[in-house]
Amino acid sequence: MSGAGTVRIDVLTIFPRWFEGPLTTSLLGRGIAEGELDVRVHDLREWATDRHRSVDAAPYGGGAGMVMRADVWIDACEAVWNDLPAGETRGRTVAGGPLPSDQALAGGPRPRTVLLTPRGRPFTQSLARELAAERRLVLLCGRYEGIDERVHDLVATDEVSVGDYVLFGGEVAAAAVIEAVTRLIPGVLGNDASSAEESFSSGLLEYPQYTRPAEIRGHGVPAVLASGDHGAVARWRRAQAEALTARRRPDLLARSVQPVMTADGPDVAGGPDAAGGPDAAGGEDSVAFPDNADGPGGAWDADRASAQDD
Ligand code: 6GU
Repeated sequence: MSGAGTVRIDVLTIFPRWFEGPLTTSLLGRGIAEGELDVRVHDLREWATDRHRSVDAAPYGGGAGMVMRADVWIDACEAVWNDLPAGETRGRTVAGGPLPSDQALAGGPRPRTVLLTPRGRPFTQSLARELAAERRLVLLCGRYEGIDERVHDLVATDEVSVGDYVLFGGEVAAAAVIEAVTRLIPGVLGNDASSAEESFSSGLLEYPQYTRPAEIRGHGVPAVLASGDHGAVARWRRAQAEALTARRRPDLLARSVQPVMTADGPDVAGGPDAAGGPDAAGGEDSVAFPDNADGPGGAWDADRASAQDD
C-alpha cells in the first residue's frame, strides 16, 4: 500500500546531474522537497573499480562501440537494494560473499528494478498504474550502445521502453516513468490523479477546451460551451472526443468501451496496445487509456516470471 512519504525511487545513471532539472521543478520538485516522495539519484561510476572510473568495455566478439559492464551494474544494484554505501559492494564478485541480496540475482526477491531500454515493454498508462502500486522502484538508465546481457538476465525485473525511437540513453525515459508513476500515487503531490484519471477511463482522447478571451484574432469559441446547457455541453464533448480519437488514434477507439461502474468506480477493459499513430494532442487527465492496455501480455510476462518484490 502506497501513501505519502512512503514511495522511494532510486535512479542509477552515469549522468546524475541530468535529473537536477526534472527533480527540482514543478509538482515533482515540490513533492520531493516536501518529503512526499523519496527520489535518490546515484552515479553509476561510484561502483567503477578502476582509476578511470570506467563503466564500459569493448564487446566480446568485436564490433564498434562499447558495452556497459555487468559487474558495475550488479555492484550498484546490490548497494541500492540493500541500502549499502558504494564501497561495500564495489568490486565484490557475485560469488565472493554473503550479501543479503546475492539470492536476488537471477530471480530472488528484490525491489522492482526497471531497466530503461528501447527493447523493453512499451510504457503505457496501464504499466504506470502497475508501478505506482510499488513501495520501491529502482530505475536503471542504460546507454543505447549496449549493456552486458547479464544485466538484463540477473538484475532487471522489468525492461521498459518509452516509444519506438532511439534515445542516447535511458535518462529521458526514466524521467517519463517517474512523472507518470508519481502522479498516480494517492496522496502524493497533493493530487488524487488516479481517481481523476479513472473517471476518464473511456479510452478516448480529450475533447477540445477553451478559456478567455472569447475571441482571438477572429477565432471564437463553440457556442454550445457558453449555452449553460450542461447536458448539451457533455454531449458535445463526448462527440468531439470520439471524433478526435477516430481521426488520430483509431487504435484506441477500437478497444475503448463504455465505462462500467464497479464498487471502486469506473472500470474499463481493453485489448493490447498498438504502437505508433500520429501525435495525439490532449490534456493529461482527460486522455485516458484503458486498463490492461498492454498486458498482462505474453513476452513481457515471461520476463517478469522470476521477479518478486520484497
Ligand atoms: Cl528506455 N532508452 C533508449 N535509449 N531509447 C529509447 C528508450 C529507452 N525508449 C525509447 N527509446
